[in-house]
Amino acid sequence: MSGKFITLEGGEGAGKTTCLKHIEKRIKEAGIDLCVTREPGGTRTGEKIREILLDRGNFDILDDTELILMFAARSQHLNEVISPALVAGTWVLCDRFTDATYAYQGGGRGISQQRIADLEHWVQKGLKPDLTLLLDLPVDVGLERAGKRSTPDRFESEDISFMQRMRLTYLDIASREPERVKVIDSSQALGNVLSQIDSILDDLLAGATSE
Ligand code: Z5A
Repeated sequence: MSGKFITLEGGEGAGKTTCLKHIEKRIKEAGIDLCVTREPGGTRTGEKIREILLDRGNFDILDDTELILMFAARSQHLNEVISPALVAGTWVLCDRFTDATYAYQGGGRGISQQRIADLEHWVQKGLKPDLTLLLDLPVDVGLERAGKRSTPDRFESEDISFMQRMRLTYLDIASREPERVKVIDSSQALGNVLSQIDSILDDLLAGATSE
């Protein structure tokens, strides 16, 4: 038996935190065992790596160092949390995963997609999410929303062109993998965003309970 692996992605101010709680509630209400986790992080070691990655004081981290740290945290996360849960039949809901690496380190920083794909192959050994919900919205709308929050971290401090490249990379992945990646228009009012998510979850949960 194998659980479903669901990931949530999006740019600045997309509303991931808000939507994640809704998705968690829906899945648990369906009586399904669920593990909610995040990247970078999700393990003791991964959370320490996250602190390094997000700390604005670490302004001198090289792009390749950043990339390798993302996959170091991911390797720990997969082995310690994600894979064991899936094998046990537990569903996993993960706040960001490897699509974020293609979007931020690939699109944003300009690291080649091939270099990321090589690390993905090594660390994930073919494992990919069953479903990815991409919360998409124009960069300026997202920044306006996120601006109402506290001090920005190292990624939130990037300029608008970085954010635009990141968004385009996410949309490019979605256009290449439409079965896995579902694009949600998160520029709409929260109720509409949650309705879009619900219609996708309805199908997924109907399939799961009839299995
Ligand atoms: N990163 C990376 O570079 N490479 C990788 O491989 C991975 C990650 C895995 C940490 O991620 C950073 O790691 C991330 C990329 C990098 N940096 N950035 N940026 P994170 O996921 O922990 O951080 P985050 O992107 O800041 O996520 P977040 O906290 O979930 O923020 P959010 O998506 O902006 O969501 P929010 O807090 O729910 O919403 C923002 C505000 O908008 C808030 O006030 C809401 O009330 C409001 N909101 C939400 N929805 C709506 C709607 N529909 N209408 C109006 N207002 C709304």
